[in-house]
Amino acid sequence: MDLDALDTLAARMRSAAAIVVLTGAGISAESGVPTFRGQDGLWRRYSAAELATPEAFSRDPDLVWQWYRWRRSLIGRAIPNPGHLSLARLQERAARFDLVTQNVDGLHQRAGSAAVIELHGNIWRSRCARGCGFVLDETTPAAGSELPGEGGAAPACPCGALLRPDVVWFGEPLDEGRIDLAVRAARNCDVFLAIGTSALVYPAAGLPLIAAGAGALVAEINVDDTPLTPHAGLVLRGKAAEMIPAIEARL
Ligand code: BV8
Ligand code: ZN
Repeated sequence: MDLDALDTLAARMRSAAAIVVLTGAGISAESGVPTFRGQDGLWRRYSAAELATPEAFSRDPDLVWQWYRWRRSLIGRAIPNPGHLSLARLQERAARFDLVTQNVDGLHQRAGSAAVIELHGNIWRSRCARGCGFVLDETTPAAGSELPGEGGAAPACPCGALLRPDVVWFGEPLDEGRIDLAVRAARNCDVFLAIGTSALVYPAAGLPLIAAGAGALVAEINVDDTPLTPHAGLVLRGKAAEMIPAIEARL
């Protein structure tokens, strides 16, 4: 663990008026939720083109639902790890602290984080595929209901159309409000932490670059190099569940 980098980052966070954190699948890895591109990556067994696109859904909605129900069953058994919990405590202490996530697993909220900006939606919500406005939120499965199995056909909306997971697929635009909030926060922060993201998926991956362009210190917490690494002012090589508490201990 690079103690100098930790001390430097903690010092800058202590004097920061505004902190932004962007998380990716890597922060949930230690909760047992597979990442998208790691060696155990979700995409390894399935290609993103196959499953996380509107074309895949219109071609085979049942297959897409099987994948999402499988992921819900994994996430339903996962618990927030020390990285999630430490971020929730940091939010309490900082003057201004915006948590932006690419994850759809809802673990930040379960760890106690508030006002989480979920750029890519949330796996526990479904919405009408035709756009009638119906939304089903299963964040807290009804007591006694067993976790969704992997089988079963795509669920139907009361209007008769299909329901789809309320997530953003490749080729789909992000919710204007959410991405605008995140861009505004990135433009106006002193410290930007990019945690557990491969920095490949846009527009999320553009946020740390916006922050750097606006003069913020960008720190990357990751077990590997990413395309962001050369642009980061500080690189903390290590696991999020260890690194974030180590930073918190220095604040
Ligand atoms: C859009 C929701 C336009 C669904 C997801 C070329 C250039 C630029 C852009 C594009 C391009 N070609 C295509 C595009 C657009 C595309 C894109 O960026 N593609 C990439 C692949 C090139 N983007 C889009 O399509 C976006 N929409 O651009 O719309 C538009 C505008 C108007 C009108 C129409 C269209 C939508 C993107 C959203 C896609 N949805 N998820 C679901 O989850 O099922 S993205 C998916 O990838 C997940 O959300 C995931 O979070 C996200 C990013 O991945 P990461 O979170 O970074 O996870 P990953 O596994 O990749 O990396 C994990 C990292 O953690 C690794 O670095 C690893 O080292 C590290 N790690 C592992 N363990 C740990 C750790 N770090 C710390 N501690 C550990 N223990
Ligand atoms: Zn409907």
